[in-house]
Amino acid sequence: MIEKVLIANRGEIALRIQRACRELGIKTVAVHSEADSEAKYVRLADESVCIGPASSTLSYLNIPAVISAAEVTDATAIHPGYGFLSENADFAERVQNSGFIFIGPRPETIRLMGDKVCAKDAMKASGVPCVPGSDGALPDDEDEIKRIAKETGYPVILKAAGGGGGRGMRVVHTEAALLNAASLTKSEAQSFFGNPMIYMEKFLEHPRHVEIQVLADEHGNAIHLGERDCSMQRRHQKVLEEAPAPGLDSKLRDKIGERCAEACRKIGYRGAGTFEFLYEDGEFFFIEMNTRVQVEHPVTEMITGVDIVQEQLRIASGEKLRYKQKEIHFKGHAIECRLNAEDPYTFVPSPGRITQYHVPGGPGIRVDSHIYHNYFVPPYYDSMIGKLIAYGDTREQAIARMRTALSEMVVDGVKTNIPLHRDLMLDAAFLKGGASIHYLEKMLADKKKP
Ligand code: MV4
Repeated sequence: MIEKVLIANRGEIALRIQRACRELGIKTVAVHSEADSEAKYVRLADESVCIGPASSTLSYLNIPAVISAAEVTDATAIHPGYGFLSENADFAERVQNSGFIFIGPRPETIRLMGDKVCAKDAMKASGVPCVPGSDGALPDDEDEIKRIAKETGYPVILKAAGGGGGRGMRVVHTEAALLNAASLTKSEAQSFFGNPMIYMEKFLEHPRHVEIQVLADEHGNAIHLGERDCSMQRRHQKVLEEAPAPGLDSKLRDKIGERCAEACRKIGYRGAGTFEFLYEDGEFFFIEMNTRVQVEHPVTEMITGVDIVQEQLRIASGEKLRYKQKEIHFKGHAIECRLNAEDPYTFVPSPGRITQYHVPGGPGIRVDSHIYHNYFVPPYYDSMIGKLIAYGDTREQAIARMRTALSEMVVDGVKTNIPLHRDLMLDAAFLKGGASIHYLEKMLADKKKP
């Protein structure tokens, strides 16, 4: 087993990774910015290194500073968490070339998945169903572009190969608007991502965002841990996630999950990963793959009993997967509410000192958070201050527990989105289950009207 892990992240995920390491007897090194010197995970780590000023560009994104910290503390491996350097192929490569284990896929795999055209090609070739559209990148020839759009059927969506997560996309409804949209999307792609390549897909009008969690080892074994429904989102920021996806047929889950696991074997995937799909009218369409541990991993942990971060550490140590697919059973239902320090209605971030903090508890409640009474939420980073997770035998029980937990929870001194989550737990469409990716934004817009 790896001896010492440097955690190249902050906040709740830094604490989550540290707890996994501790349980496995692995020593930990926290790296932090000047703004995070007082953080709980810094105090709790075996060692800590300040890697720069508050600005993440100069600290959590500073590759030489992170690698130097690994060198001076004699770490064995580096866990990147999510965000920051987690999907930076050059970072993964430099970690390896400096003699450390990168806790994640091979750099080539990260690079492949970073180019959405290449990722789709690889998945199509591995038998994963994709959204119909251009076969690879969109050509320059105007008649060809028109032909592909006609064949795909309007509306279509143009996406940047270097984009992802909702950046650099444009929906086109008519041929009259097509060529202008293509040229705009292309020049934006060049200026945002340094890569002018774009591709076309059929635009799905009311899909759900359903993603499949996978684990793969270096020995050619891969399994899936089922799906998460992440459709409750605003401006591409997930607000609430759940597992399993309401109403999803278990045979379809097994089938799509096995396709993902098989794709992992074919491309030599290593570590934890997520296949993002749009799910519409009972069909899955692959859109992107994430090569990191995700914010919402706990809902999968709750319904499978698998500790995904510990598995990442085991896989990075070269161990074989400890589970066969038939040993993975899905039991109960889990919901995660992302807790943000922000105005619950305007979504404006609300940094500041936490003057009161009371956490809920009881059966099936899990709180993944690094905050504490008197903690100062810094203004420099993402506004997520933790995650509240509720598990139950049924979706109804998970919701009832989440409602109780939200009623007990107190975070004062900063504004939080707890009131929004309380509203959601009473919302008819949420209670029914299966709302599309557009539901939350519509609900918020309707609320604003008198
Ligand atoms: C789409 C789509 C509809 N049709 N692709 C946005 C984020 C990026 N990962 C892909 N996205 C979308 N791709 C086709 N062919 C709608 C979206 C989309 C979306 C997807 C997932 C979660 C939230 C979303 C919000 C708006 C649009």
